[in-house]
Amino acid sequence: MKPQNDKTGLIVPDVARRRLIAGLATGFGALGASVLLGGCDRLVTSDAAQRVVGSTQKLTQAAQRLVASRESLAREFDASQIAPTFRTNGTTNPQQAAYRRLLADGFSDWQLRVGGLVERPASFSLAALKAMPSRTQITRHDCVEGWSCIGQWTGVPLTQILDAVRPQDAARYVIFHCADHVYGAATPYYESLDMVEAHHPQTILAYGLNRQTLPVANGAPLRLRAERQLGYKQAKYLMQIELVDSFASIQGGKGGWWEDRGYQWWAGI
Ligand SMILES: Nc1nc2c(c(=O)[nH]1)N[C@H]1C(S)=C(S)[C@@H](COP(=O)(O)O)O[C@H]1N2
Ligand SMILES: [Mo]
Repeated sequence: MKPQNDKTGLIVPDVARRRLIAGLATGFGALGASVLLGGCDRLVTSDAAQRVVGSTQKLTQAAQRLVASRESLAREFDASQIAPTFRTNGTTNPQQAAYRRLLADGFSDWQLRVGGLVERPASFSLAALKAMPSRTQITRHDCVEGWSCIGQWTGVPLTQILDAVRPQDAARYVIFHCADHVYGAATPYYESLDMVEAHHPQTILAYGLNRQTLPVANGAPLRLRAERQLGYKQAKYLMQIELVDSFASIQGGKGGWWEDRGYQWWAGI
């Protein structure tokens, strides 16, 4: 994928951007419809994908929060609908030296650091996370580049981590800092959720995919699954979680790597 400088001087993968625009164009006229033949599919003509580069973010978020309760669940699927191979996208094999070292040791030295606006900052080893109560869910991942894929994810509900570190009243967003610099960018991938999505029962930190250890290509050792949100929200290669009251001081200030390059922050499906 050939990166290209955009107006802001940021590196944007040209192919990804063209695919997004093509995906959006083919989606019109089929609002909310999706072709689902099982497993991974070309598609996704969801209205969410069409909204990503639109200007209706605030309205959409408010409307979705009105009709869908804080707890309403994303659809879960049957085991027979799981794709044989879960598709990969973005970074699939981080080259950063720190990540290579952790991978070489089977992530035995890896720790998830959790801090920012919390009463009790803490670090969690992979073993500690795996010892906590887990949730397994079979869901469909929708990427705005025009594909979807059904997979079974196992991990720790983010709520449990937040309960352990005790967010301060001022905390409004949870930032997910990743190990990889996608498409050779100068800064690592990152994403964010608000507190409602962070506490949602289907928001988990996943270490398992289809009953196996999460593969490197899909974000080992730990990735976010926030099932009411589009693919770019599902941060892989998690290193650190930070609670903040605003995005202003984080990278481009828009709450995510793709958001800093024009995607909408609200990515509710
Ligand atoms: N750290 C990191 N997380 C990421 C990305 C990435 O490049 N780096 N790409 C995002 C996008 S656009 C998608 S569609 C999904 C792809 O996840 P997959 O490789 O498991 O399919 O990861 C998301 N999370
Ligand atoms: Mo994506």
